[in-house]
Amino acid sequence: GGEVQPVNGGHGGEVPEIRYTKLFINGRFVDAVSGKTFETRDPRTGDVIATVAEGDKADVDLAVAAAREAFDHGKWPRMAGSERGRIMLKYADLVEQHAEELAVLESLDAGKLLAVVRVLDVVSCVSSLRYFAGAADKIHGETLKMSRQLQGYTLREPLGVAGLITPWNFPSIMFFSKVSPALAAGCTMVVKPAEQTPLTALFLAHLAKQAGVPDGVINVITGFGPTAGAAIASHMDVNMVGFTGSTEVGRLILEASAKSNLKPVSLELGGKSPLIVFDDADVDMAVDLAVSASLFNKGEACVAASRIYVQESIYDRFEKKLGDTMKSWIVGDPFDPRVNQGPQVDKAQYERVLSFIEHGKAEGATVLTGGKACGKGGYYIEPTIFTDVKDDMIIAKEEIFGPVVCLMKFKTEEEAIARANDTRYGLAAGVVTKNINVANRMTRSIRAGVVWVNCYFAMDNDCPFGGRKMSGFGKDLSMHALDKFLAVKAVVTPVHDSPW
Ligand code: TXE
Repeated sequence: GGEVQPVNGGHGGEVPEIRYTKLFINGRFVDAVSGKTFETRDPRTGDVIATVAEGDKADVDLAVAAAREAFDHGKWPRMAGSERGRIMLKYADLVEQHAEELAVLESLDAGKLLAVVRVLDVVSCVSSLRYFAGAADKIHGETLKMSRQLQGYTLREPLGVAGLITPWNFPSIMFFSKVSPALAAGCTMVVKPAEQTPLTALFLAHLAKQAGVPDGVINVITGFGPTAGAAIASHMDVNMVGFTGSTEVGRLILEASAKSNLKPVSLELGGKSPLIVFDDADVDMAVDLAVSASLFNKGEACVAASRIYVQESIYDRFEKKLGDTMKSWIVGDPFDPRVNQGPQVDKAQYERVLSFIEHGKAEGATVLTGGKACGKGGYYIEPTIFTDVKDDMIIAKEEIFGPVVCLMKFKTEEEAIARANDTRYGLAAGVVTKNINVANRMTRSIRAGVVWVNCYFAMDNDCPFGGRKMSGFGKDLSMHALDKFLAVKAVVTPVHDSPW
């Protein structure tokens, strides 16, 4: 592995025409008030792909005003849920019709494998819209018998203006993981995509308008976190914030809410997820699972299995097989269909991952494979597997968010549970075993938002997703995600002279 391969087959990886580079406010593409712009770069080379409007507080104010108006006086929250659903289905069809353009933009901006983006990211966007389109006319309350003198019911009403701040690892999936349920609920919104990957959100805003989503319902402010992002989080007229990103910034969002209008916040943050392989596992299957669980999307996944614990009697076989598998792993141009791993998203992430690798070496862990950058130019890193890792090493504790895995040995089930839970995070976990009793005890004992048994990355629209502990709170996907955008109102009337 480790060689950067030439482009071959499929899309050639050339930069397409970039059509949308301005802020999207009230249904129009506009320059930033300041006139400022920033560059988004191709992680294969570091070259500039496009210059994009740099929104900050002044632009967020305009976008929130547009969203406020669309909520307080516009059609979207007032139309029948079925009508919102119909527009969302049209939006889904448009995304599907523009799948290839979306996939190329996404791969280019984020360094993601085009072949995977085509079949996973774009497909998930379409299915997210369709899932929540189906939910839009099924938002029901409860009827309450209460006492003899009173009866009531509940209304589930859209919360208002949502602020949606998203990361760069799955830009389009993250866009819809927040936008789809917000639309279904009848909210209006201001989306701030990550500064590393602003292009697809703007393209998706254009498609929303074409589908008939009214002006002001979806606004997109491209720009940086401490300016545009912070202005959303602290805005007095934003009624909730949905955030995916680092634990550090999650804390800032919560603080901004506390210091402004106490808006509810949902936080999908970092992780240090364990994959635990018991000695009854099929070693070949477990190695394949470990590879995809840890290296999928170049390790830039919040649920990445970055701690792999293997039971001692199969450990040596597992380690050898994992090392061998890595020999055929190809790091290179994400537009090349033979490639397994593209470049890290930007220079800052690339340097951050390399510094974790240096920490691992300095702390005395052994490099089984990889351990350095590769390629000529661009942000490529060899898939790096560390052995001889101690639980208190930095590489075993901190989220690295790159192709770096800690491989560790365990003896007993109790030990595996204790070590799996010995982390500030609680996002995901995987267990590999054929023994249903082991699986059941493990799934009950692990403190995480999802536990995958004999699989990993198994996600779907109807499966709630989101962590606990310092991985945050609140769910994306499923009806739980819809609930975040709804307020429950109780309505009570007296009942006179009821005998019951
Ligand atoms: O994240 P940030 P960064 C983790 C991962 C990664 C690390 C740093 O470990 O290495 O975070 O990545 C916006 N107010 N994850 O620095 O800054 C920012 O503009 C409001 C895990 O890129 O959290 C972007 O839109 N918003 C993760 C978004 O927050 C602010 C995905 C995420 O960026 C802000 C990404 C502020 N003060 C990184 N500062 C996951 N859970 O999947 C930044 N932002």
